Amino acid sequence: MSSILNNRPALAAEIGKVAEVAGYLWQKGWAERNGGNITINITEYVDDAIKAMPAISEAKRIGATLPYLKGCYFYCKGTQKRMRDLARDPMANGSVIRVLDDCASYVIIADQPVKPTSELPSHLSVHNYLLSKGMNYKASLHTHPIELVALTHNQKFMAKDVASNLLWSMIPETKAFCPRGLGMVPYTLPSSVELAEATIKELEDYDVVMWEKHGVFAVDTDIMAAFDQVDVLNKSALIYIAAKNMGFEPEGMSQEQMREMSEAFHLPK
Ligand code: 2HA
Ligand code: ZN
Repeated sequence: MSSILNNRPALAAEIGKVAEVAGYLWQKGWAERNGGNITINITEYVDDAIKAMPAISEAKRIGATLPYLKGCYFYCKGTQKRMRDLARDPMANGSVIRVLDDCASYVIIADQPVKPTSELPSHLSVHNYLLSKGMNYKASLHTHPIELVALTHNQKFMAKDVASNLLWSMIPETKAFCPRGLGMVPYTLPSSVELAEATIKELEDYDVVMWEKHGVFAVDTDIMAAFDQVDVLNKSALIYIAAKNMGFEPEGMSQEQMREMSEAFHLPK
């Protein structure tokens, strides 16, 4: 069957990573039903033949005007599609879109007219922000990691950097591989422009942001790296819970031990 991925090995490899991560999200229990979404900026893989591809949908409004996205292309998980299905067949459970010259609408160009994720305003606003900052981040991931979401049901952990410090202190790897920590966004209606704006504000300081009582939003250079940041944070939450289940409050690494780590690994803070 004809696919935009045919004879484009670099693009196919990127979409292959999305499928692999979608499988992990399902296996971890982070992607019930149609939960979660993924978008990838694939503009760097776009050749003249892709630029010439006709629209296979009407032009649709994004819900925001995003000047840095003019002429950009994204792979987007489809709305109502399941991660476990996307893992097997990414082009039947997602699609490639082109942002139009008005920077406020898009068309689907391949492979099938699969309508993009309900969180498209958040995802595209975030990509616009990343480009405006000149960042090399191409992937954004939203998922529902059980233990991290559970933490957000206690206001103690919603205070700035409380959860970050706790999770960093559970195992040295977490600070090494999620060096900017975990931002917190108070509960906001899913899919709303307000949620997108609050997320972008937190992304100034963090690569991974919690949406209170909902899920996590992570950005990185590619989807595997975004997944890894969420995975190390959730691993720390599991260690915290394991210690609590053994009947004690875990000690955690000391501030001094974490400072030593940051210096040894040249971490940003
Ligand atoms: O796409 O998780 O927040 C399903 C969701 C929306
Ligand atoms: Zn969600």
